[in-house]
Amino acid sequence: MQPTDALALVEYDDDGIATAFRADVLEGLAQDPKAIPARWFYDDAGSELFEAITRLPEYYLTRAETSILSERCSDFRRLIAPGRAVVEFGSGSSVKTPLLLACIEPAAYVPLDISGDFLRASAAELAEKFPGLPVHPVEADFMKPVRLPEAAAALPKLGFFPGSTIGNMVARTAVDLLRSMRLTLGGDALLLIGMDLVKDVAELEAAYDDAQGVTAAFNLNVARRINRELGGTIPLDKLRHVARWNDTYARIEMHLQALEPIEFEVSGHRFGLAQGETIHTENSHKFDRRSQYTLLLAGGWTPVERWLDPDERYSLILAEATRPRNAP
Ligand code: AVJ
Repeated sequence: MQPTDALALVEYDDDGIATAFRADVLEGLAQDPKAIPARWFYDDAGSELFEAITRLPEYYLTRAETSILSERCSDFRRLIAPGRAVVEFGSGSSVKTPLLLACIEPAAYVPLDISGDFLRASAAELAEKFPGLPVHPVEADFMKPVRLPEAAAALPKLGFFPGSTIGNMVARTAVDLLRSMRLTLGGDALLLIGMDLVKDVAELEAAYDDAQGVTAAFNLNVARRINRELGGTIPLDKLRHVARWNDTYARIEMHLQALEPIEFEVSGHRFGLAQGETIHTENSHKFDRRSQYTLLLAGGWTPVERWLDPDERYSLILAEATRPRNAP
């Protein structure tokens, strides 16, 4: 696809990201049903809206995970020996990451993120909180194996992947990521991963369609971003936010649904939505113990311990890289 004039007016930190965004959007809108990968939610406005989501009364995930991290420190200390390099997949949360690091006496901290600016800012903040802990941020797409800085490569690793972000992936992609993580982290690694649980449908749908409309704004923001960065003409006022439980796949789906027939352009390409047609913008898979273990085992990780929050809405799992052995 060739860049258009409208696009040339936009300044990007990273040309590669702009190109990948355009390719994903044009490809996704040409599909039937239409879909845009959820990772494009997180521009500056989208990241701020997600922060606001984590404080909503309906969005229990962040509070539940934080409560496990703060309550289970003695378990983590027992199961995770000091001296590991903690490799975090994603830039790191200013609340969750310190809870873990304060607990386990790590020898280094390596945050991985595709967005360099956000990564460096949160790494600097973390380094200030833990003077003496070597921090080595790496700007990389963690969906593929990542070569770690030498100082960290020599240490045994603990991968940290909180937030149930694994739930944004369909099983095939989630397994690819878990296998990549195993290559990144090594055969003696541990992985601490957050996964949200299947529960009452009304509770799940409320978590993704809050009364204040913050999640709706978060969903619509991806269309606003397309208009701004890709010369789009999507009529935002003709789209509505939809969050619905898909019981077959055990996931909350977010869609943008056309209130009436609409036509628009993106990067000089024309698209249309019939009335009621949707653009699928996110999957958020929910798990039970068996589906979690199946996914982890398929990705090369053997579960060691599993914790729930007091309301049993969310789980954190510690797994170890599966050792190659014969099995029946
Ligand atoms: C950051 C991917 C875990 O799926 O719950 C929140 C993103 N989407 N509300 C999730 C999200 C709508 C969130 N994750």
